Amino acid sequence: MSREEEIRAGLFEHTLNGHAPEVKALTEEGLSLGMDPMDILFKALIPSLEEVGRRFEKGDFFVPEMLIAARAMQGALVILRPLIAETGAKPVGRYVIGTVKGDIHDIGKNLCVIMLEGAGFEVYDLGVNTPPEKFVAAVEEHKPDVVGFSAFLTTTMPMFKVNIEALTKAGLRDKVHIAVGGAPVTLEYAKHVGADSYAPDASMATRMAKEIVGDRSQSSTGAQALEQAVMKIDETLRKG
Ligand code: B1M
Repeated sequence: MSREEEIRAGLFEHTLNGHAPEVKALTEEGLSLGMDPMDILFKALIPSLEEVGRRFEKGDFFVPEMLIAARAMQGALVILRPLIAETGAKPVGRYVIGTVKGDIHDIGKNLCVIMLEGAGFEVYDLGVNTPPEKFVAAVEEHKPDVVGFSAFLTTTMPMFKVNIEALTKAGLRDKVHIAVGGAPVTLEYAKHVGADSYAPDASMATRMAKEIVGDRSQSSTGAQALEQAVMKIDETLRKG
């Protein structure tokens, strides 16, 4: 086994067991050896979290285990984030995003933020448990091209409709593109609640956002680098 393979395996195991210092150390070591941040993210950290979910479903893991695994992964994300987002391109558009009210999951939403920033968007991240009023205020203030709602629980998905109604009531519905996503969300559900688009993952959400703003970044060289980065993310995701 090469050192890179050992690092991937170690990251998987230590994330699964919530060993934050080891995850941080292995992430740093992987990067110092020239490993691709996307490789670390999609071939070690995300698969580990998927395994956490499987164990939770089977009843082998409980909420504390999920929480410490998530914290361990967040520690690695802090290191990877600037590397994924660093491109120096001018903003291609504005994007307001948040996890809906009642929902405190944020890893998937944070990945969307990282990739959107990496693609050149100015992102206003409203965090988790975001009430409809906060989305309305942010749309009023920042006038984004897109507002994105993340929901990770079947019980919080109905907040999409509540948020859309709040934007309609504030006279903002037709001024912004509404995107939705999150593990339990489907295209059918997105259509049903009246959203404009749905994306199954962060790279697709980014690609769609670029289409929405008309890819104003085409002319710059920074944009080409960004496009390659997003394509690479897509490729990595599709390979699993
Ligand atoms: Co929770 N949890 N959790 N959890 N948790 C899930 C989501 C669950 C599927 C686990 C399971 O049963 N297998 C289950 C939901 C079941 C359901 O509703 N169908 C669940 C449950 C039940 C719960 C609690 C209710 C448990 C309890 O208390 N009894 C509770 C709810 C708390 C609340 O929110 N009110 C809870 C709590 C937690 C923790 C706090 C412990 C922790 C969250 C920590 C954190 O996020 N900071 C946690 C975790 C870690 C998980 C799992 C294990 C991992 C989630 C994750 O980060 N996935 C999860 C099981 C799983 O998913 N395998 C689970 C990785 C992430 C990269 O994927 O989130 O899908 P994902 O994000 C993707 C896409 O969805 C997409 O892009 C992202 C990146 O590609 N995407 C968008 C996201 N937002 C988008 C927006 C877009 C477009 C695409 O456009 C705007």
